[in-house]
Parts: sequence; structure tokens; C-alpha cells
Amino acid sequence: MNFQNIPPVETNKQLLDLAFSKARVKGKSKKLKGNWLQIIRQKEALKLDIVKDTVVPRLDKVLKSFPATIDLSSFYTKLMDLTLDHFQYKKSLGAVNWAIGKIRVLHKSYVSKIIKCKERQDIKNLSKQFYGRLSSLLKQISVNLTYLETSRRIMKDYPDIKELFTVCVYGFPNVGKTTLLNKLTGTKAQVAAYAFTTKSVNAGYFKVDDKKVQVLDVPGTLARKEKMNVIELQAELVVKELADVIVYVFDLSEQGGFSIKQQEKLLQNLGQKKKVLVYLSKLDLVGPEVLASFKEKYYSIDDIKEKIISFVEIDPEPVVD
Ligand SMILES: Nc1nc2c(ncn2[C@@H]2O[C@H](COP(=O)(O)OP(=O)(O)O)[C@@H](O)[C@H]2O)c(=O)[nH]1
Ligand SMILES: [Mg+2]
Repeated sequence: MNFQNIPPVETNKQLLDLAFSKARVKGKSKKLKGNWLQIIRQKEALKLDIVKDTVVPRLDKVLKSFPATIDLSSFYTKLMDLTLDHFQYKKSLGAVNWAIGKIRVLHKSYVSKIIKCKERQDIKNLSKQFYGRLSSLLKQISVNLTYLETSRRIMKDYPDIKELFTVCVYGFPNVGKTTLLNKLTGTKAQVAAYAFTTKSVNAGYFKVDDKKVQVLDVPGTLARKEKMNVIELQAELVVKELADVIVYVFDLSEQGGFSIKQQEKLLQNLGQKKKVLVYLSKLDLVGPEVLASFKEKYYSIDDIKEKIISFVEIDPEPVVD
């Protein structure tokens, strides 16, 4: 699913303004034949057509460009639960669908009334009524249109995740996660000397024979369970739902601002459910005595990739390119 390319959602007012201005311009350009009554009927009916044909396809496009939740993987469904009001989202798409149906019916019934009309004033009144009803219908769904636009802006930042063998790079902010991602995959994700540079998930890829491996660098966590913000919750979700292997980045230099003790605790909290590899970052800043005191089994940049590859090779699942 490509969440980045959902087009912006117009407001009810924008839709209406556009429809009316098109009706004004295009309605004039067509040459009509017949007596004055026939001409005036055709002219008004044509305007109604233009208005409908401006609004309905635009609403249709809204419906088609937003994903229906049943089409999404469990990761994206959960991500939506985390970042949006999922109920409101579904309701809004339902409301747009409802409006499309209503507008079609309304248009049909007013055009057929206009065609039968014998008085100029009655024709004008019917058109006016149609515009009034259309306008209030769109007003009725204006909150839904606004909510969909809000959703679009949130979803635009969703990570583009593929169903591949997935390695999640995890750890405190500033420990060197993004640096590792770049080294493993050759991407150029932003590295910075301050916490929370990674606002969303960075992804990179490398190949092992014919298998493609996805490496996800998730925003650093502060491991404060009760006070997690959306970015951290999102990171946790990525790790829980998607990781085949977790690479825990451990900064023995403590230059990232987190002590060895804190980092050990976060590592223990990861539990036993997933395969966890410990990668030691910033070894150039660490003396041999600190390294010697580190009792866990760990990997450095020279051997971490090899270890990951050994997991990919025994992975039984078919890997899609
Ligand atoms: N000296 C040294 N600095 C590193 C190393 N890895 C990362 N850094 C620095 O640590 C800071 C944070 O790195 P970054 O990859 O953005 O950490 P993240 O927040 O965990 O993604 C940056 O200033 C990096 O240049 C390393 O191996 N050695
Ligand atoms: Mg980072």
C-alpha cells in the first residue's frame, strides 16, 4: 500500500465553488437549439450535469484513494488504530459513499423535473433548489472530508513496509542505529548528534542471493512504558509485528547519553520471543578494558551482517522480491 500518494481531500466549499464555476463557464459555451423554453430547460439541465460531473468523480476519487481497512495487513491496521480514530475514518469513508449515491439521485430527479417544466421561473427555482440541496448535503459530510484530509496527512508519514525478511534496528536514541542501517544497506538516512532524529521508520535493503532483506531503523525508545508517545508506540509496533530478527544497538561509549546499565535493562526488556543480536556501536570510542568487561554475546560491524545473513538463509518463508 502506498500511503504517500493519496491526493489531498477538498473541502465541501472547494468542491462546491469548483462545480459552480465550471457550470458557469461550460454552461455558456454550448450552442443549444430549439424554442426559448427548450433552450432554457437544456441550459439548466446542462448546468446540473456539469455540477454533478464535477462533484461525484472527485468524491469517488477520495473513496478509491483511501485504503479500506480490510485490505490492509495487520501491521497497518494496528498502526491506524494507534495514530488515527479508526472508527471515525471508516465512518467518513461511509459518509462519502452515501453522499455520492444521494447526489446521483438528486441530480436525476431534478433534471427530469426541469425537462417537464413549462415556466421559466419554475425552471430557475428548481435549479436553485438543487444547488441548495447539494450544498447542504456536502455540508453534512464536511466533517468527514476534513477528517479524511487529517488522516491523509498522518498516513503520508507511514513507513512503506514490504513483506520481506525483516531486521529491526532497535535501541535508545543516539546510540548509532541509523548509522548501522546506512552501513548495512548503503542508504543515506539522516544521522545526527541529537536524540529523535528518526521521526518515522527508515528502511534500507540488501540482497542475500535472490532474497531481499529489509532493514528497518525505528525511532529510539526511552523505554518509559506508561508515557510513550506515538512515535515510540509506532517503533514498538514495528518491532513486535514485523521483526524476524532484532538488532539491538548497544553504545558502550555511553556518548549517546544512556548508561550501560540503562541499555542493559532495555535489552532485557526485549524478552525471549524474538531473535535478538547485540551490536556494539562506537567501538572506536571505547577502551579495551570496557570492551573486555562486556559479558554479553555481541557483534561488531565486521560480523553483524554475516550473522544476519545466516538467519536469512535458514528462513523457511518464501521471500518476495
Ligand atoms: N565515533 C562514532 N560515532 C558514531 C558511531 N555511530 C554513530 N555515531 C554518532 O552518534 C550519533 C548518533 O548516531 P545515529 O546513527 O543518528 O543514532 P540513532 O539516534 O540511534 O539513529 C551521530 O553523531 C553519529 O555520527 C561510531 O561507530 N563511532
Ligand atoms: Mg536515528
